[in-house]
Amino acid sequence: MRSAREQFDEIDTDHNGYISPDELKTYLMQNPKVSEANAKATIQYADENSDGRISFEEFSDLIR
Ligand SMILES: [Ca+2]
Ligand SMILES: [Ca+2]
Repeated sequence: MRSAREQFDEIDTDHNGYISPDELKTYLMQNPKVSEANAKATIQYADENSDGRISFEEFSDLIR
């Protein structure tokens, strides 16, 4: 089982400390069962403070 930090770093491909909607979408859509609408909904759900990006704290809450 990989840690939340390892998963976060994998998704945060430009390593700026935040997961952008595009980064999360790219990651989620590697799974053929995930549609673009699913990915969008996940981003909105994960972005608790609605600043348009997902911090490590928000990501931790999402995968907990
Ligand atoms: Ca990023
Ligand atoms: Ca946020």
